[in-house]
Amino acid sequence: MTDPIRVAVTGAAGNIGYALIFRIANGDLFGPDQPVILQLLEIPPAMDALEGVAMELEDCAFPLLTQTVLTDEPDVAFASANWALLVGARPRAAGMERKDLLSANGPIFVSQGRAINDNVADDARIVVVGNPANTNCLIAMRNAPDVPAERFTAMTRLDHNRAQSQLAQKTGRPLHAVTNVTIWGNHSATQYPDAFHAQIDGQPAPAVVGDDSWIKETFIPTVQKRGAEVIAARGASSAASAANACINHVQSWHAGAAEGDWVSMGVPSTGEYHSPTGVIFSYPVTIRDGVYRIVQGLELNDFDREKIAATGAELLAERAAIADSLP
Ligand code: NAX
Repeated sequence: MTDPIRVAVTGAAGNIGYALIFRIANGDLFGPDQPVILQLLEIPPAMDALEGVAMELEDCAFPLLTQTVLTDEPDVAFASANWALLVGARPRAAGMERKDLLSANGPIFVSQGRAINDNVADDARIVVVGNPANTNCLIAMRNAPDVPAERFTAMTRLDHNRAQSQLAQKTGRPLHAVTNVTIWGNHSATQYPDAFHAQIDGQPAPAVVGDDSWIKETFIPTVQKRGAEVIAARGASSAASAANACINHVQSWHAGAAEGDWVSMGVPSTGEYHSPTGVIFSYPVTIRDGVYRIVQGLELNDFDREKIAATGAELLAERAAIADSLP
């Protein structure tokens, strides 16, 4: 049997953690022949709950799960980790504004960034799910100077999947017929879910949809606000779909994206498509041999540019709000 892959998961006793780690243990990330070790990080008050989750993992008798580490110390959680899935974060409390959320999360991602820097395996790849995901990712990346910056990504795959699903439903086509969907920018309500460069059955999506005003006035806000809609209906935020998107993100990065298609990932920005530099910005990416590349050469119109500028401006404002967490 091959050596196990070490997967660190933070916030492992939380809602997304509960929907995520059983799938990892089941082999959903790397396939049915690849053993895994789970290295689960929580904060001290949640360690009892984490013990309970670990009991359930044992009770599943997953053949691929060779070891489970439970800890409240980041240095232990990230030791020799090949993948680090940063799910845990300070949730938004009543009356908290986005800027308060940003500053509450700053210290968490400073200390986790440092622990990643000092402990992970040479090939480590990092996925940030905990909100505000893009800016938390930036903080972790900047505090891990010895890990190549391109190994740090923020998850916008849930938004991507939501967009793909909305287009499939609208046109009555199967999901696999909908390709080349993009989420640009921030995982927040300013994100730009782009159907204009998408395809349905290999044709431009706008032509198949046949209704640009639906794309602009229904599709875009539906995807942007879907998280809030789930909270309103369920009384709790997206958990199974977020865990599934995290699985998809890792699967794509590990095994590659489908030929001719692309996926959305928040990655370190170097200014492509007039996005701001020095933030974590979601782009369309292709992936081969574990390396992602931002799709080049898409033509943007004024509408696209305006949307990309708006979400870029929000990311710059977020970066300014946590400037003291960036060395
Ligand atoms: P929960 O509050 O259920 O779980 C979070 C867990 O993280 C808790 O168990 C908590 O003890 C733990 N935690 C807090 N600080 C920690 C630290 N410093 N180290 C380790 N663990 C820590 O939230 P859940 O519903 O699981 O959501 C987790 C995060 O994902 C939230 O920030 C949430 O906003 C974010 N989301 C991101 C999404 C995305 O698409 N990028 C979508 C879903 C979700 O909203």
